[in-house]
Amino acid sequence: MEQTFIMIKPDGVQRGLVGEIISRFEKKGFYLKGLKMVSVERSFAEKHYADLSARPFFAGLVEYIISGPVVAMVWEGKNVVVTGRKIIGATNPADSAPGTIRGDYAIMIGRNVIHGSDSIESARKETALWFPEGVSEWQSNLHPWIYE
Ligand code: DAT
Ligand code: MG
Repeated sequence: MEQTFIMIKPDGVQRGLVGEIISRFEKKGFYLKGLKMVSVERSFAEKHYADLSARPFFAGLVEYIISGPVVAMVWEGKNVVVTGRKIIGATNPADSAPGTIRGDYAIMIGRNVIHGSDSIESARKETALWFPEGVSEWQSNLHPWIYE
């Protein structure tokens, strides 16, 4: 089944939003397949955001991501990449609908609490980068209660 890479950024950790964020994905019915808290090096953050390296905000973005520990996760489920992005909300919290994570918990684009892969391909790349050891293969016994 489809998987996505989700990362709670340093502001989300500092602000005590880890449980709330995990809860939203969990209650939706997605399965948690990987989870760890890590403080990443500058070169690692630059690699994660390599596609944005030419953008004027890149240096600030990297500083932000390395400013404290983050919570890296892999979530699994039908359409989890697109649905995960909907749960997260628009990149700029000013445009994120209430009810989304960024809509409910963020104000500034540079402190937008959470990352989610934007495609199946980037989910694969990001999961390989953040979880080179692999993720868990457990299967939920709730499956028939969530999927018909
Ligand atoms: P998203 O995180 O929604 O996938 P993105 O991949 O375009 O958005 O950008 C990655 C992060 O970079 C984003 O979460 C916040 C920051 N960012 C994006 N555009 C920005 C901008 N115009 N000014 C400042 N920071 C920006
Ligand atoms: Mg992105």
